[in-house]
Amino acid sequence: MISLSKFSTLRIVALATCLALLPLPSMRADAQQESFSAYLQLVAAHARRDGVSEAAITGTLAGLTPNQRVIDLDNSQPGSRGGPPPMAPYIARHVGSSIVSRGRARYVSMAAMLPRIEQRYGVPAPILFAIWGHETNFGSYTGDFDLARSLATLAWEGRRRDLFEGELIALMKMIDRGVPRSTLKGSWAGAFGYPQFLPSVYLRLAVDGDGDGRTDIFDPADAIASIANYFRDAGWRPGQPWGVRAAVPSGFNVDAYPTKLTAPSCEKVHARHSQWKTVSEWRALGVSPLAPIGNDVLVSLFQPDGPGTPAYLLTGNYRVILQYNCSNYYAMSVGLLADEIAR
Ligand SMILES: [Ca+2]
Repeated sequence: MISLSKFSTLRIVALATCLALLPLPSMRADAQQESFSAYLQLVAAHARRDGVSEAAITGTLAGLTPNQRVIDLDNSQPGSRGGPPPMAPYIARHVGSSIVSRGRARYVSMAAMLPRIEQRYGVPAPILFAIWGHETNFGSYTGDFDLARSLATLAWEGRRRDLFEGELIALMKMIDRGVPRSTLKGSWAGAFGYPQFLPSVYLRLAVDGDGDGRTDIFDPADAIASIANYFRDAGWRPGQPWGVRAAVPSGFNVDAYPTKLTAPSCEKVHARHSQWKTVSEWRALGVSPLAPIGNDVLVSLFQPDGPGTPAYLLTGNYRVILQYNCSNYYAMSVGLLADEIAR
């Protein structure tokens, strides 16, 4: 018995070794496809439970295969090792003269509709154009990944299954609302259109800006109105800037005023800003805003590159930009680009 058992074990080991040595791409691909197809069955059941039509389920999922490129891109996202890189080079790259002039040209070409948008949503148009410019260079690159395939791959891969499965089902609901499946292309991570909304954001906040009866965020008017709706929903306060450049006395130590709050999400981004004080309180400490801002507005001080470099007083509206994309580099360059477009 013992020898037989040993023999069996050896055979199994030998067989496993052979299998490991053999290049069997087709077998692996088959196994992968089987696991993927089984997962899509589960997604279909969840979509059905959520009231998605059979036509939209089939139209979204039929024939899908996992996209290895999406998995590779997801795995190659930079971690947060080391300290934050300097801000100034990022700003120089992202708020250069060519994007500013394109932004101004777009702004001028759509000037007729902008007062209505600003009035309705309470968000200054230059901020909307800065988002559009940053997300897709005013629509010149929106991504050509099939959104259903990207979202299904990311959900199947499993690291953030709840998030991406929810977005995949939201995509099916867009199809049920009449958005053609063939137009649903975007970034590898599932964002699409000029504002790079995820499907759930489209369902919740995209609006028909030009009143033609379709909500198409590959259309400038609809995209601008939809970004404005996003910002209003996220709590943009009309009449306040996102922030202003500030002069600080020489030798002033921003680090002496660390924040007392712990942000509920993306804590590291918020932890780089000082505690909140009114503009008057900062003035009393020798900090002077270099653009108009009310004395009673609550602001935090941010000097991203340290003593002797540009400093900014940031309002709650800066936090609204962070809700769109939680990165100080992103939010600072959106704010500064908006200022340049408005100039
Ligand atoms: Ca429209």
